[in-house]
Amino acid sequence: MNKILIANRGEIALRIMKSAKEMGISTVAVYSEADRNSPHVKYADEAVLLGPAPSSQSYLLGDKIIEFALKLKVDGIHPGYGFLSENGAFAQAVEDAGITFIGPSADSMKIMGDKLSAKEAAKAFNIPLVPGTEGAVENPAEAIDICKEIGFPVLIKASAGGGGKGMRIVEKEEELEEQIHSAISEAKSAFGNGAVFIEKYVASPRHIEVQVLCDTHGNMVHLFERECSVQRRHQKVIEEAPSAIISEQLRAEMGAKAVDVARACDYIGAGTVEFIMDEQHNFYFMEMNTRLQVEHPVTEMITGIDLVKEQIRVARGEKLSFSQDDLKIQGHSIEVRVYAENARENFMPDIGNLRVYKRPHGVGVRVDDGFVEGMDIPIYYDPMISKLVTYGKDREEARLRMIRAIEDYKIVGLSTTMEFAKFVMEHEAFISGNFDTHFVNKHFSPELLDKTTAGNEDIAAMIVAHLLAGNKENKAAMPSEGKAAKTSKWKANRV
Ligand code: MV4
Repeated sequence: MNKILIANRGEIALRIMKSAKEMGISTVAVYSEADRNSPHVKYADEAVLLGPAPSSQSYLLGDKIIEFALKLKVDGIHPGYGFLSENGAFAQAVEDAGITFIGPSADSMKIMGDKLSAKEAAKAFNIPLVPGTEGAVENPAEAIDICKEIGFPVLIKASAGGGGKGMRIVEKEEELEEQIHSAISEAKSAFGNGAVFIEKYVASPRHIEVQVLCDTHGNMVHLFERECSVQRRHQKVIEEAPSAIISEQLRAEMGAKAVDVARACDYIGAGTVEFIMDEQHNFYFMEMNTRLQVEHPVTEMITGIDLVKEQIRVARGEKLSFSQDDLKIQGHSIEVRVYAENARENFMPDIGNLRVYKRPHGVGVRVDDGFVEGMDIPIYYDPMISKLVTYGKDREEARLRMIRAIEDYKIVGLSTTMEFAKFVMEHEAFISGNFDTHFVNKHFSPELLDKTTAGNEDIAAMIVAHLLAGNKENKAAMPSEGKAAKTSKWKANRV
């Protein structure tokens, strides 16, 4: 493999190119009109314009991307996350064009892309599943007996949904029939597939996911877990590895089950098996993400493995160079997703210009980003500015380092979720590890930010320094300036 095309943008495109470069592989970037000046375009050896800013006219144009790849004699295509990364038809079209898709087969994606077929595949391998209906629920009468048996509340889920889309909680029997009907019709219109199923509702789950890696020779390993319980509306905000609450024994059990899920769909490459865990530490398989995930860096930090390089090696047909026994957790890593959002205003997206953008540095600090100072954050894509990752010998060192890194990170021109992240880092529930997926609703309100915020003097000083340094712009932006430009046009891209 001498040349790969990265069918993505921003931080993940750059992340992939860096590993390719270290492997002596040349890179082709694709970009939209909104991303002409983006670092991922400059960093690549070659770059091709796909079209106008909207993803539907650029990053989602699979055929056009394959056309360019053929013209430029590309050997492999890496899809990153989001966009075409879990599109089985795209993966197949890439392979049909004689190009290697750096990811799993279209068949694996198809099995795991549908929650019911994923559960069915997992069941054959004795993976723990939340008690519920088997197969799609068509008539409410048959569902009612099962729901009485498992007990209310129950959760109706759309098979074609995922990441929380198309879910509804049903508290009592009387509401079941109506809710099933409306869930089916909603699933039909939202996903073009009306298949729904029912599970017992796990009231206070933790989100634990296991990284797996599989080669084409039948070797399958897990790279331990990540915990992503701090989320808001199914958008992850903070991730860490390992989980603060998992014992060695439980880790080995979950890892083995995750590998079995991979086996159940003949998985190849890097993938993530998502579980929820209840208060008694029972864990249940939820879904498998058949791509490299946003939060993969925390796994890289604690294992020393470069996951992108491993993906490329597997795609080249090489054997994994390590076995399960070679893998050890070393230290602890935390990732904060820095979004251009205003936590004081219900996390409204906040567009604007990165007037001041100074990254933190130092031991145990990693920043994966795709912007530089002076750039606008485009409205067309995910509002994530960067991923701030810290590493420490233990959780406490990683946590204190994160607080330091957040304080050292200077972003002026738009609101970010960093002060919210600092609030989480300093919260007793996070420190003690006693939290679940309801963390934000349970513990956060905007008023609480003012107690922990260091003060605006720092920011004012930054602006003055910036102006003195020769910035011709005479309207220095306070962090709240972007408020005027807030928009609802962001395309949600939850990954
Ligand atoms: C659940 C659940 C409670 N009980 N299933 C949401 C996303 C999808 N991957 C699974 N999800 C859930 N499934 C049962 N039977 C609660 C959630 C859930 C959740 C899971 C992980 C992380 C954050 C979450 C936020 C709300 C609900």
